[in-house]
Amino acid sequence: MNRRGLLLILSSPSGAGKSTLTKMLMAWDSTMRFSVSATTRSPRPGEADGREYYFRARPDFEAMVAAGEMLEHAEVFGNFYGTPKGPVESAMKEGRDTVFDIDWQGGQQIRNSSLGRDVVSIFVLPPSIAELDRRLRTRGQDSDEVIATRMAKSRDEISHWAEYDYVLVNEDLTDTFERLKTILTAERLRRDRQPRLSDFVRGLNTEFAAR
Ligand SMILES: Nc1nc2c(ncn2[C@@H]2O[C@H](COP(=O)(O)OP(=O)(O)O)[C@@H](O)[C@H]2O)c(=O)[nH]1
Ligand SMILES: [Mg+2]
Repeated sequence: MNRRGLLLILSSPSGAGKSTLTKMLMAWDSTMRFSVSATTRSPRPGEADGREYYFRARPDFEAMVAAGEMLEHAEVFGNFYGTPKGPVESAMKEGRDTVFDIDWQGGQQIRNSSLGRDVVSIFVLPPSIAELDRRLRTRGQDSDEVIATRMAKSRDEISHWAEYDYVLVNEDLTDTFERLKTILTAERLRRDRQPRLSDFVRGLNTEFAAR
C-alpha cells in the first residue's frame, strides 16, 4: 500500500453542483471509488440500480440497518439514505480513496465514527439562493412542490457549513473543480497518509551511513 486511503465527503444543498463535481472527480481519477448509497426513494429517469444508488424497499433498507451493514444512515426529504459499510472497508484496505455524496447528517456520523481521522470533508455552497433556485428548476425533473421542499431543506443543509474542513463556493464549475483537485492533492500528501515514508527515510539514512 503506497498510501492510506481517505474518505472525501462532499455535502451541499441540492443544486449546488455536488453530484456533478463528484462525477468529474471520478472521471479524473479512476482509482477513486464512489460510495454508492442505498435509498428508499424511487429512481429518476436515467438512474440505474447499483450505479447512482441501490434502490431498496423500506423493509430491505431497515434490514440492512438492523444487520449493522450501514456506516451511517439518515432521513432526507422523507426517504432513507445510507452508506453501505463493506465497500468503504475494502477501499481502505486497498489504500484507495472513497468519495461520498451525502448530507450533513451522514457527514457528522462518519466524522464521529472510528473512521473519523480518515475523513476530509468539503461543503459546496451556491453563489446565491436565486442561482440555487434557477439550477433546481432548469434540471426540470421535479415538480414545483418538490422544488419548494428542497429549497426549505437547502436552508437547513447550509446551516451546517462550518462543520466541514473546506468550503467551495461554486460560481464556476471548471474553477471549483480545479480547487477541489487542489484539496485532494494536498490531503493525499499529508505525512500520515504516506505509510511508506518511514521506510523511505530509513533508506536515506542507510545511504548516509554508506558514504
Ligand atoms: N446521510 C446520507 N445522505 C445521503 C446519502 N446518499 C445521498 N444522500 C443525500 O441525500 C440528499 C438527496 O439526494 P438525492 O435524492 O439524490 O437528490 P439530490 O439532492 O438531487 O442529489 C443529498 O443531499 C445527498 O447528498 C447517504 O448514503 N447518506
Ligand atoms: Mg445529488
